[in-house]
Amino acid sequence: MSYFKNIPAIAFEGKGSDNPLAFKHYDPNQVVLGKTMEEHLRYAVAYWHTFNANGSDPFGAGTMVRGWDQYDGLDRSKARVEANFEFMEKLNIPYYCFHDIDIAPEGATLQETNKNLDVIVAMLKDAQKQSGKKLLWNTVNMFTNPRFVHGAGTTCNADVYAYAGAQLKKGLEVGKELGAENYVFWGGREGYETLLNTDMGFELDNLARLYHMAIDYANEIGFDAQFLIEPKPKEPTKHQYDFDAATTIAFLQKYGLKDKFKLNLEANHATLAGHTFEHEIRTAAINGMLGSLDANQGDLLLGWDTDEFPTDLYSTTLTMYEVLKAGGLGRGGVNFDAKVRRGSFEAEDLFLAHIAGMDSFAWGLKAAVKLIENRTLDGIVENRYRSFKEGIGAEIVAGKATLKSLEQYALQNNPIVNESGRQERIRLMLSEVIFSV
Ligand code: XUL
Ligand code: CO
Repeated sequence: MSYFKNIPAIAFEGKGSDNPLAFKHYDPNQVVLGKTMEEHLRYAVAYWHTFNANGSDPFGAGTMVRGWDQYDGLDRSKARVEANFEFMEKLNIPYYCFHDIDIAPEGATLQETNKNLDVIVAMLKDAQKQSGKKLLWNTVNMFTNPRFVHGAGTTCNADVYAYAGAQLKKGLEVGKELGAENYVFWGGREGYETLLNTDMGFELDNLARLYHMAIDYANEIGFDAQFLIEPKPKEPTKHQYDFDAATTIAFLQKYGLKDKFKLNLEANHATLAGHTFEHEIRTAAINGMLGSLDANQGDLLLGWDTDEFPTDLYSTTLTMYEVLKAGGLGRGGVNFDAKVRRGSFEAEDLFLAHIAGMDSFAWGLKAAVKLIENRTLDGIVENRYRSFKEGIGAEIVAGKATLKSLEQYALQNNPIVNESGRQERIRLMLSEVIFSV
């Protein structure tokens, strides 16, 4: 059964094309900096936004017109599997990502839920084998069901904690069964609203305990996926524990978890934390913690996670610049954790939105390559720090300076001369590069 009958396979037609159902920049086979675009970008479809979201918001019902909605329950889940593989095939996207409850309905009991999962996982495994498509990462949803009202790994209720552990165990088994390259932990309700009723230190200790159990169980069953934590500063709770990259790294370090984890960074989460995406990526990279990306963008006029498809070329360029400078995404990828707007309710919009995201990231990749090949930013940065290459600067870097030697130097060095950072000129140079590729 086809769910996108009127949509052809999306091909690369290049910059001159005016066909909306074609790529203008994403040419999967084009080699840049020694790898194909497909290898650099490792695109993934987010199951939940593409096959589950119905467009409802707090003010109105769903608007999305979706072929699989003619079915219910497990039948609808099966239809979504078919739709997912048709979608990936037509867009030439190699990976997908899901939460457990995206792929199969929750039953009345844990046993029933696991049985439903087994049916769909078998179907996914088959479809992966036939299509060559792969699972970039899976995760478990421990935030939607009302049992998680006070959190999962950070709940005040040990019975809920135990349920979360059982759900996580199954998630790791599912990941192994489907050969997931990564396993993601996004702390949905791992955070708090008020310290008046919260033991923050205890909750964080418990969260770390759950992660250690996950590592042990993954080792036990031979599931070798890269574990990823996805930081987010707020929403749903006021104080999410994994606020941003730096906070998450400090947590992992404190609890002896740093070697097993990397970060899955999301653009809109960075914005909510008051950071740029590139800041978060750089923070991860300089700590050896860059894992994978959730690609989207927020709306700077709104203070919540709008999960829009990424079309801001300055951001995609600087994102890919950071990724290339960090040596690539390794086992990670670019997962479109993005949803079509409520008014973009036709099935065709799912294609147009992914094309927009894929072309914007490919465009950003090409611009980033040019920035690297021309050493545009490298040259600027190197020149800016050149005072550390000789004299007192070189002594500081070599670890030879003391406060006394710095004082001796400063006493005779008068006046101090600073230079302009030239931000405005650099921004214009960046624009010129983006629009030249
Ligand atoms: C929530 C979010 C999640 C994670 C996976 O903001 O980004 O969808 O990516 O749980
Ligand atoms: Co995400």
